[in-house]
Amino acid sequence: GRVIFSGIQPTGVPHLGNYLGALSNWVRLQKTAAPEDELFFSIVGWHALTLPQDPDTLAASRKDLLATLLAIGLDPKRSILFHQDHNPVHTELAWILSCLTPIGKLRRMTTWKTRLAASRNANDESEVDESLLNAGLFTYPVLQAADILAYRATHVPVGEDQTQHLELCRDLADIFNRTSGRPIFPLPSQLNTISRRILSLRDPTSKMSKSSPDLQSRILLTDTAAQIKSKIRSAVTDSTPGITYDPLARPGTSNLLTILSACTDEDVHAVAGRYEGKGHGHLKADVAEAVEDLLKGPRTEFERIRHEKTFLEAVAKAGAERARERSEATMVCVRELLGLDS
Ligand code: AQP
Repeated sequence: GRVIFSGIQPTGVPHLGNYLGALSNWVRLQKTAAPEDELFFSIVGWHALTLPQDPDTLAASRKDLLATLLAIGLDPKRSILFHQDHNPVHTELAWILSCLTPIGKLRRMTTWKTRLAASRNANDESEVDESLLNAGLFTYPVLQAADILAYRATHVPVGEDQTQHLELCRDLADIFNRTSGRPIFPLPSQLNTISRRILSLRDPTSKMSKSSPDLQSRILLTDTAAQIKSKIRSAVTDSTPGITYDPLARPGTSNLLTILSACTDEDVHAVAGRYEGKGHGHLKADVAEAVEDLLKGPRTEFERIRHEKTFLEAVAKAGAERARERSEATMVCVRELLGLDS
């Protein structure tokens, strides 16, 4: 059977991009997986620490995210749902892997290069100053590799933005296998799920993101029908008459079409065809309705589950126990191969 692993950071209420790009795939996988497949879905709190977090907000986000995962239909009996920070094996294995990771490989990560570019010296564009960036941002992909390898995962459903990190994970698995002389880690492959990049409603040149300060730029899974309507109505589009799907020339309009086609599970070009002679107002009204139809169920379920404190704690505890048990089997081998077992 396959071992499937994926994670999400508790950096805030998930948005429509997280849902359409990642979480809905997890639910679909759970429905379509073979009985012998194992599924791990983790709330990766340690990853969230790479950026400053307010402790109370982080604590609340971790809990709400677990409630969200349950609300969208993940079943804790079928899938192992757990907090990464409840299983110390992730950091233990991350340390071991970091000792096998060439620094040059980490410097080539696009995510790191983007962080560096963002921290460019304001007075001198050519001067890239990494001295103020924390080491966690740099070694983040190693922790991600540990998340995956701790369970000897074979398949990782993540978006294209994660391809490079997964390649690093495979490299590290391969280095470990070769240096220890025992192929204990399978080389995990990217599970091709429906990959959609949902863009910011305010700036359609960047992706919809949890950390954007502009609250109008994203639709939260917890937004009410009125909030959804108002955010879609104020979405940035363009002044070209009519509706066409052209992501390069018309990113805002195309983003709305992407959202609509994702909600109704149709081909985006087919959807675009229906709106050819219509205006943005018409499209926006239909998008708002489709998003509301999609999110109504999860939202109602979230509002119910989030108050079931005992149940949520029991789910987190059981998930952590199963995750620890499964990863401990890996670590017994790893420690032995390294001479760390007695
Ligand atoms: N806009 C998006 N469109 C499609 N998929 C997206 N994902 C994130 N944004 C979009 C996917 O959601 C999964 C979980 O993401 P994450 O929690 O690891 O956070 P992230 O990728 O860094 O993006 P966020 O959610 O906007 O958070 P911040 O702002 O904190 O960085 C991933 O599979 C991701 O591809």
